[in-house]
This record gives sequence, C-alpha cells and structure tokens, in this order.
Amino acid sequence: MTKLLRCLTLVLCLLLVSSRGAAQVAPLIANISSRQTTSLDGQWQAIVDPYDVGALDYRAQPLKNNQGFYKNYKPQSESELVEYDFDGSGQLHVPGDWNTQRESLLFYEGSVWYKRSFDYAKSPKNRLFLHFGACNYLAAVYLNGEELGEHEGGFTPFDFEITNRVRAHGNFLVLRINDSRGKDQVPTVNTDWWNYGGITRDVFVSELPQTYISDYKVQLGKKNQNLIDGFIQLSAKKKNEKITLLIDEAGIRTTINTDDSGKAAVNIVSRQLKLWSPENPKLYDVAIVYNGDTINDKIGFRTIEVKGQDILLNGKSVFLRGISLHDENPEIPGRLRSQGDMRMMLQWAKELNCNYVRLAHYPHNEEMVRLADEMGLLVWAEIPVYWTISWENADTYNNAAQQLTDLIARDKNRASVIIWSVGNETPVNDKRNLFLGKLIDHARSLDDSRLLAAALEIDREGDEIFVNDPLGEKLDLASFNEYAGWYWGGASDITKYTFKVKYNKPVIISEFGGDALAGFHADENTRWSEEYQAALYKNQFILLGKLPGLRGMTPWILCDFRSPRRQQPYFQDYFNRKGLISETGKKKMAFDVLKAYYQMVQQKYDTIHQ
Ligand code: GCB
Repeated sequence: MTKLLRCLTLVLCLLLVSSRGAAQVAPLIANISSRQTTSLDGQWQAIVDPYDVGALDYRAQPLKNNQGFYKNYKPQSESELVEYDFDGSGQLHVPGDWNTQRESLLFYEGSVWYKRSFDYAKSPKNRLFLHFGACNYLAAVYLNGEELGEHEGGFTPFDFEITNRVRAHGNFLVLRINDSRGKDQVPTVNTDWWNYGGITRDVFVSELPQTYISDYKVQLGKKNQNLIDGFIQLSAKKKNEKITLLIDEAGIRTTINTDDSGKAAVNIVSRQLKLWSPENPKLYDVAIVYNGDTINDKIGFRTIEVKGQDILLNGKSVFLRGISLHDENPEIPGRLRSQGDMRMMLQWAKELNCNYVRLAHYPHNEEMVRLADEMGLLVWAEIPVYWTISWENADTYNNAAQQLTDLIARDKNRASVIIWSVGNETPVNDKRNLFLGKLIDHARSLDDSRLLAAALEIDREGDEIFVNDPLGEKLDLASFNEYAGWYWGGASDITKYTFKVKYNKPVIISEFGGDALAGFHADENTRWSEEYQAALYKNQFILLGKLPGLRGMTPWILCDFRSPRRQQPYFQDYFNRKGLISETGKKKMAFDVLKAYYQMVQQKYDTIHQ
C-alpha cells in the first residue's frame, strides 16, 4: 500500500469510528415485547466493583487505552497483567436485584459489572433493538467493546438500536450498573425502601422491519364511551402510508393514512364496545398491521373522569377499595421477577375485596399493569419523586419528567391505569410547587384522559387535620397520607380527629397504617402487636366515615418490605412492618379487618350507586 493510500484508509477508519460513536437511548418502542424477541435473561457473569476500578484509574480519571472492563480483555500472554476476569467472578441472575442473590451484597450500593455472550442471526433487511425493562439506577451499556450509551433511572424501560453492531456469533454485552444514591437523583438519597441494585427486569433483543410501528394509543376519548380516540405512529416520517387497525370482536377493521410526520389519527365510533371495569375486565384483541409489522395487544375500553366529589368510571360513581404495594416479593426475597410473583400480589389484593391498587413509589413492571388489566384492578401509577428532591436543579426536573414520560409512554394503553401520580409526601415550598406544577402540566400534555394526583401531606392543629397543600388546586383528587394512630397518637385516639379538606374534589387517603410483627400478640394498646394494627384499622374506618367526599383509600401496605430506615432489632430488623402480610407470606389480623370493611363498603356503595 502506498503511503497516501495508508493515510486515506486511516482517515476513513477514524471517520467510521467517530460516526458510530456512542449510540443514544432510542425512543421507546411501544409494546416491544409483542414483537419477535429473543430473551437475554438468565445467568450473567458479574464483577462487584465497589471502587469503580473497571472505569476509573488510581487518580479517579477515566481509564485509558481500552482498559475498561467493558472490553472484556483477556491477557495475551502469561506475563501480561490484567486484574479482572468475568469468567471467574461468579454469576447473578437476570432479572433480579443483586442484594438478595448473595448474602455479602444485601447492603451493597455501588457498581456491579454484568456480562453475557450471545449469537444472533439477524435478517439483513431488519433492524435490531436491545431492550431493558429496568436497571437500578445508572446503566452504562457496551456491546462488543463499544459504548452504546447510558440510562439513568431505576424503574423505566429503555432501548438501544444495535442493527449495525451485532454479529452473527460471539457478541458480548457488558453493563456497568451503579446504584449509589445521590442528592440530585430521582429518588434522592432518602427513601423508605431498599435500594435494590441490578438488572431488575427482563432483557431481550427485538427484531423489527426498517420502518415499524413505534407508538400507538388506542383508548376511549375522555368522556365519550363510543369513540376510540388515539393515534398510530411510524418510526419514520412517511406520508400516506396505510395502517390497518383490527378489533375483530367489535367488528372494527379500518385502514388509516399517515401524515407528514408518519402519524395516523385514530377516530373510530363504535356503539358495541363492552366497557372494561373491575367487575368485568373485558379486554379486546387488537391488532395493528403495517407493511410487515404487526402489533398484537389486549386492550380494555373505559372512561374515567371527576365530577364534583365523584370519580366516574364509565359514567358511574366508583369507590376505590385499594391497597398500596411495593415491587417486592414476600416469598422469594427481592424484587418481583416473574409473572407468577406479580399475580400472587394482585391475587392477595383481590382476596381483600380490592378493586384498586397503588403501585408505590415508582413505576412497577409493565407486566404488573397488564395483569391489573386482566384481573380487573384499577391502578394509581407513580414516579419516585419522593420526600425531598432537589427542587431547584434543572437536571433533576428533567430526570423526573423523563421518568414520567416513559411511564406514560409505556402504560397509556392500559385501561386499569386511571391515575398518574407525580410525587409522594413532598414538603410545601415555592420551588417544590413550581417543580411539581410543571410536572403536572407535562403529564396532562402527554395524556389528558386520566386523573392527576400526588400523595400530599397534611397539617395538624389539636384534633383537626387540614388538607390545604396549594398543589391541590392543580390536581384532580384531594389525595393525602395520614398516619393517625401511628406517628401521632395511639390506635385508640384515632376517632377523635376531624378533617378539614380545602378542595371540593374526590378525597382519597393514599396511605394510613401502622406496624405489626406477624405472630406477635398482645392487647390493642401494645405497639407492634397484630391487635394494635387491627384496632388502628378499625378506628381509621370510624374516622374516615366522618369524611365527606371520601372516594377511596390505599392503606399502607400489602406486604412487609425491607427498609434500611427500620432498625428496631426485635420488631423491625430492617423491615417496614406495616404490611397486612409478613415477609414470609403470613397474613396478620388486620388483613381480615380490611377485607370485611371492603366487603361492607362494596355492598353499601354499589346499592346506592346502582
Ligand atoms: C409514608 C411513605 C411511605 C413509608 C410510610 C411509613 O408516608 O409514603 O413510603 O413507607 O410512610 O411506613 O412511614
């Protein structure tokens, strides 16, 4: 090769490398799991890296010369120094948190490197995407020794396009997951739940045509039970493309055309839809077909709105008989991993006579929400804007807004989801009001067909409980947490309190409750006993009976859950014990108290509102 030719080749190579650079997180692809997918779940090699030596040198500067663990480099000779080896470092199961997979990792917060290999024979005409259901908290993703990009936020899905990066054989995928807590993160450093780190939800690759259906909304219009109102979006700005929407059972088969932006409006009048409700969670098989790309979904149709102090589901007043849930398994410790785990949790809610669940305090698994659709449970969905976020930090706001955007993008076709919540127990001040006010406007701009809420705090004076958080003006519900009988007063004092709620809106108690250690029995005045918790519930029902406009509640909480804040050695032992079910699946007395109350409420409410 001449010198000139060598020079040219070098420049070309450099251009090629820089044009490939780090990929960006791709826009979320709606319902990606219904496409042609190949799972990457299973055992992954894992290196626990508390000092980040896989990314930083001894001056805490980024490693140079391809030394990062993402290269998965192997020594080329016996004399070469390489101080890591994925193959000898043990394994972790994906999906799953690392904390409950190795005893030594229970309290661990920091970095873990994950690696797995795979082969993939892609059809040359298609595109390939890598999908992560959730990684907590910061994920840096590398394929075949090149960076794909980063994702921040522990509970929302993300995709990378890997069409030009995948090989037929011997791909290696490396992730550095870091779950260190940070003041400016969402959530911030202080929470009342375990900071489970890792690749906590499914990973798969998905093969799609060159132009594919990237997003769609097929739901009823805000108040109109006969109008399916939505859109279908293609991945490319192609005009006049034909997309077919089929809902055979409802006799719907319609072809619509895209506009300049590759989007087609859906406006279908149908008078024969059976509406979705907890009593009849009717789901229709919906197919969307475009030029070789087919999406199959199961969609329910219902309307939700607020009128005065009523919540109207399909035009009829509904009382939300709910329970709060964390994404945590009482049977196999750690995050919920399988559909079976999730079904078990929702089945317990059904057993309590619930028609509603609060999925606290962050987006739960997409599968959970699909199950709620199937099992007939209304859903309050929320993002981890919890307690004391950095209200003044623009990046923190963008992060929260992104998590909300992704949650809405993912779950907007689920009939069960009726409420988006923007935060929990945040202290009233100007910066916070501005931050949350903007988030509420943002949520409405993305989806004005659901209710907006937040779990507000109360004020107290003597025996009066006030709800006058100014954020209430912007929300659809007067929803608040109230811990009478636990954090203030005893269980037997509860009935003396009264409420003053400033807003003429449906009142929802987003939390109340108290701790009990399953199996610990004593009298009703003894803290931590099952009897105390049961008395607290009974007296709450008397108190709440005095509350005009009460339209529902989600007591705290279905199951005991791990929390680093809960250090009382005998009764808590790093568990928040406000569950109605223990961390080993044992029901406490209060379970039956709530169950009986909901049965009574259901009969009474349904009789009045028939
Ligand atoms: C709350 C929080 C919830 C806590 C609960 C408690 O108000 O919203 O995350 O776990 O109280 O047990 O104190």
